[in-house]
Amino acid sequence: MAQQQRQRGRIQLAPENHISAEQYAAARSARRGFIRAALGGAAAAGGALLGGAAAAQPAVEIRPGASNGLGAPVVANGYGMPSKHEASVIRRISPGLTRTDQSSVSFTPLQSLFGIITPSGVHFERHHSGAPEIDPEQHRLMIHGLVRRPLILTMNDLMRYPSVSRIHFIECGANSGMEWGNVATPSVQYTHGMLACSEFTGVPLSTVLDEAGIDRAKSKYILAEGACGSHLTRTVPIAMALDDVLLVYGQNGEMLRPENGYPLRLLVPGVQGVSSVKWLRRIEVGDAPWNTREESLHYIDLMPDGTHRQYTWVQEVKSVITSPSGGQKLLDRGYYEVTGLAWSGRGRIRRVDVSADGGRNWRTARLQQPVLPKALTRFRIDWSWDGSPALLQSRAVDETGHVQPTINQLRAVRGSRSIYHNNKIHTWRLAASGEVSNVQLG
Ligand SMILES: Nc1nc2c(c(=O)[nH]1)N[C@H]1C(S)=C(S)[C@@H](COP(=O)(O)O)O[C@H]1N2
Ligand SMILES: [Mo]
Repeated sequence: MAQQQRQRGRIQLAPENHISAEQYAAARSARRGFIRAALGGAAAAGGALLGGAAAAQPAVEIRPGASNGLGAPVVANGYGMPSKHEASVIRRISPGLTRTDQSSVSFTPLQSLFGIITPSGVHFERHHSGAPEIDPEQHRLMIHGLVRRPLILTMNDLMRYPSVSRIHFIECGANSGMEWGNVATPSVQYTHGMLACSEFTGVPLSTVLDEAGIDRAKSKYILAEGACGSHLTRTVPIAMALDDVLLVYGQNGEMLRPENGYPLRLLVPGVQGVSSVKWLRRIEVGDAPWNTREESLHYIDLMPDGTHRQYTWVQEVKSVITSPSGGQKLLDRGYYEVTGLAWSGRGRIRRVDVSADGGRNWRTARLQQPVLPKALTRFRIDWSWDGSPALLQSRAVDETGHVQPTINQLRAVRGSRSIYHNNKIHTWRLAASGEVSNVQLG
């Protein structure tokens, strides 16, 4: 019976997942469509999925996709790639947000991912001037300013320090930025895809600052600078710098990908992505914020009274349902696992509630363990769709008690002219046709 309930309804991918219906059907039949095949029309008609017919002709006997011949040879001396049937699981760019090929962003396909780790090949990319090609042998990190011993470190020097590995999200401050203006971007890839979560490996910045002899009494901020053409620079408060900030060279068990900062990036956990400076080449210790271009012209929020809010580091508590999500179509009534991601720049996720009626009634979702601080948390909840229209929402609470706001609560404080830091409760509208679209509810 339990197994019967868990047989999921079918979801058709969003149209921009450029894969034909035939390809999709073939990919599915290789996985769990075989039960349907075993039962013929009974399952399609919405009948019992694992009833007597299955017992009479066990699906396992059919051995779908089994081969008696030789398969593909081992990937000899090569880097493994995903199955060709997964060709729709790719980063995508949004023409509206791309100024040039280099000053651009590509979004993570959140609708297609499981668990909490983002595979490195689909980790979103945000570059201000393209990804530089850097030879790790040539790369140097300079540490200077309010330190007794300025340092110039090679990658070999850095990799000799005691290392740590931690799982953290990176979210661009502009993630969900279109939602301020009520622009209904079609899919979760575009509404929330400037978000990724990896296991990062590197050296605590505090280790290297101590080695440089940081003046702890006078130091208030650090400035981090990247080796890309934009020389991106960001100010980080010293309390953060000495707490959990990392000098990162590893991502998901291997060296950083070029587009994510190879061979060295800063990681400022829980803070808007721009502070996690890629291709890191310089850290200066100082006693005042620098007010660089990326913190005075950009990454500021226009408030209702006309002033600009500056230095908004923390990414506040947020969540989104990734399945079902915008652009998809539910093909069956019955059981669905509603699942999504929650995160907070302030620490751990305490609870995620899910509503199917636009926020009138809420049920608490299961959280995938372990729930880690400043990391994505996967939530899941069982749901049965009766075929009527629904408004699907998730609302996260973090361990500090912060609750994800509605868009109206957010607008009451922030107005509607911001770009950054939109952590509102997101709504997916499910029509009786099974089509899922992006709507804004107050
Ligand atoms: N040197 C440098 N660092 C950078 C950027 C950049 O353009 N140059 N982009 C920043 C922005 S705005 C974000 S959101 C994150 C994105 O990290 P990712 O490309 O690894 O996803 O990197 C940040 N670090
Ligand atoms: Mo960003």
